Amino acid sequence: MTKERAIRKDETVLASSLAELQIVTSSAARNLTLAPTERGLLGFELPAAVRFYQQMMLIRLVEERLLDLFSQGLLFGTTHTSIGQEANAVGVINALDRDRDIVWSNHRCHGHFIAYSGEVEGLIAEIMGRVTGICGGRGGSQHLCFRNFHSNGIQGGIAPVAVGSALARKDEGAVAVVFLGDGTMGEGAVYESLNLASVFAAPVVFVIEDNEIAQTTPKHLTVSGSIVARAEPFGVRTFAYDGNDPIAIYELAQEAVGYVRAESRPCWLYLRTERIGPHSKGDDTRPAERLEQARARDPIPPMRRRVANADEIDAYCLNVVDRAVESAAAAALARG
Ligand SMILES: Cc1ncc(C[n+]2csc(CCOP(=O)(O)OP(=O)(O)O)c2C)c(N)n1
Repeated sequence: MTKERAIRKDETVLASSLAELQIVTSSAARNLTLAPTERGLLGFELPAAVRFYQQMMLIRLVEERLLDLFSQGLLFGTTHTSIGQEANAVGVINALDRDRDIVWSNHRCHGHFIAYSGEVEGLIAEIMGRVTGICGGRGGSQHLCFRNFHSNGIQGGIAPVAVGSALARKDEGAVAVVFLGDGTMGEGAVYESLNLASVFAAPVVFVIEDNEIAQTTPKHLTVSGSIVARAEPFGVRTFAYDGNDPIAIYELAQEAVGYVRAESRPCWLYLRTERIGPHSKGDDTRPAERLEQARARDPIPPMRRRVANADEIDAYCLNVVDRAVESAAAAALARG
């Protein structure tokens, strides 16, 4: 197994100390154009572990609330939550330069979006079909467009767009990131994108969130061979991680993004993860035993144990979500 293809496990990555990480992240002058409220919501002033916990809790609480709103008939369209996968969103997005880099997300985009923007109120209003939503209530859950963040519900369809955007913005030192699931490995556009990204030297990070299921179809029924090894024949370097620690994911994503930016080459960032919630609403057909395995890898409890003021953060996040729902409910519905 080559160095690039080795899958990292928690034991190896956690060797770097949290203290070191805090110094690195707090000195990085990122996110300068974000508004003060967003800076507060995303906790940029906080040490890395606390910041990541706060962002993960925001994602978790927003998505739990969305499922609740859906069951009350208060959402427009569908909604795919990333409950259980929050560490990926937080680890990867925090490794980016939010002002410069471009994010292309998929149907399961809320977590990526919140970690990018902190726009909890705008997201909830969007999914409730309100004019105050980030796309005026017309994009809905899967089609978000905000600054350099875009999502699209067509599996794999956004990968060629990510490659094109990376080429277009390459001279500015921008990196494009595209999120794909294991169930999207059957889409031809993914391989065409990998091929051209390699041939044209496009700075794209292909992030694969492998939760071993596509809607109700387990991975082994539709995906052949190794997802980790898939990019190698295209001459694309691979970074891989199997675990639920956002700090480990952040460190690996920093390495991957650093490589892509410095070398102006694509990379394949494989993350083995777990979907704890349903595919979209109440549609989870997995056996109880498999769900139990997924819950055992929930990234939030271990982070909770590492953060001294977790109760305080939970209360803050809950308040943010409550206020966002109230304000969305008070806004007018989008027309047309
Ligand atoms: C081209 C296309 N085919 C089918 C769908 C319907 N669909 C939406 S999500 C999904 C499963 C995606 O699985 P995966 O890529 O593993 O991502 P996950 O849902 O697990 O995050 C399917 C089949 C779609 N959106 N686009």
